[in-house]
Amino acid sequence: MSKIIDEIYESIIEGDVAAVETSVTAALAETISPNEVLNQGMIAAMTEVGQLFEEGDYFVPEMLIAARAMKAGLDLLKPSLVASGVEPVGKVVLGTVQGDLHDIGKNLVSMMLEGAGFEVIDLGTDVPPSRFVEAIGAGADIVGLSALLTTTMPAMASTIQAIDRAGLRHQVKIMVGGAPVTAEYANSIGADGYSEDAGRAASVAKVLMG
Ligand code: B1M
Repeated sequence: MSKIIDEIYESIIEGDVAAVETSVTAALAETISPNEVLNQGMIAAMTEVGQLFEEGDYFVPEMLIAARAMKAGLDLLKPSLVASGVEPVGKVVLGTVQGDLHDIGKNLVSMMLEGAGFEVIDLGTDVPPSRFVEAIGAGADIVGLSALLTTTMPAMASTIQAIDRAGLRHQVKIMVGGAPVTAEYANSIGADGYSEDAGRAASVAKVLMG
């Protein structure tokens, strides 16, 4: 790995926004390919952050800080990525289900997915099934549903049913998560994937993409 890619990698893991911005700008000025900056520097760093979180070495604040640094770097990199035609790994439509206003975990999942190279269409919170259906109609590989309340978990099931009724179920994989959600519940409502945290959500999404 080149020194500058190394710096990007380290500064994301440390959550140092200014250092990420400096090193991404320097990498682009040195004509290092945006693809290399993204994959060897940024995505590799967020994969490491996800592992540190899964192993209990990082907690939510560290992950949020790293994700913020990743986002700052991504903002600088995006124009070059678009210009060089780097394709996202897949497109995820993500939202917190109807009736639920919690979005901290969902935002973290969004950042980890972006960190893993996915394009994320974030529909926000309190998203009705019809809005998910509409967004899938515009193109998606994966739908991510988040719920933090036991009372809004059934909205995950009704969203999946609405996607089914709209004839779109075969087009997308559906993953669910949120503090009260379990793998058993995910299975019982016909979801394709479940993740208990944001770090694993990115790995599950990659598996769902095949
Ligand atoms: Co609310 N709230 N809240 N709340 N709130 C909880 C969830 C609660 C457990 C608190 C408690 O009673 N101990 C409880 C739910 C009880 C239950 O249903 N069993 C509760 C309640 C009751 C309520 C209200 C009803 C309170 C009231 O008004 N009487 C109300 C409901 C409003 C509504 O949604 N309609 C309410 C409101 C709020 C605030 C608005 C004040 C605020 C939300 C602010 C916001 O999100 N912008 C809030 C907060 C902050 C919490 C707690 C304290 C923290 C939630 C959080 O952000 N956790 C929470 C108690 C707690 O969890 N300790 C609580 C940190 C976050 C990183 O974790 O969201 O679990 P989490 O996300 C994780 C994983 O779950 C997973 O990855 C994330 C990162 O690792 N994950 C996914 C999440 N989504 C995923 C999707 C995936 C995959 C993984 O794939 C798609």
